[in-house]
Amino acid sequence: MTMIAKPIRMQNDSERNGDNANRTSVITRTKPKTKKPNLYRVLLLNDDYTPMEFVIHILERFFQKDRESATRIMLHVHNHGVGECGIFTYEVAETKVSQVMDFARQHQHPLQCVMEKK
Ligand code: TYC
Repeated sequence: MTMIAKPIRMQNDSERNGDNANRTSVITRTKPKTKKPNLYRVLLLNDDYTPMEFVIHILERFFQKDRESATRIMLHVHNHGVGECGIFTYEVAETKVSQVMDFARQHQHPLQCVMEKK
């Protein structure tokens, strides 16, 4: 029987020419890639003029709080100067701030609502 030496791998043209082409491998991801979104706190600020009932209404209407937690958050802001209404992605937080500021302005209350990165 005639034995013929078999090369393990044929060199391609570019390798024979001495460059690095065609020597990389593509690996595929097995685990699904998940990215955590940046989160933002939406805060209400205290002032001396906005009625307590109006702030409670804001928390119910724009932040889906029941009467009890809306009252608790409003009193926290009243007593401490600032309080959290919720934590949202950037676009949702921005929308909430605009909704609150527009609604307060329509009713001529000086209520301030801001967002801050967590
Ligand atoms: N300090 C206000 C008052 O005594 C009530 C108030 C609470 C205002 C929370 C703003 O974000 C606020 N009428």
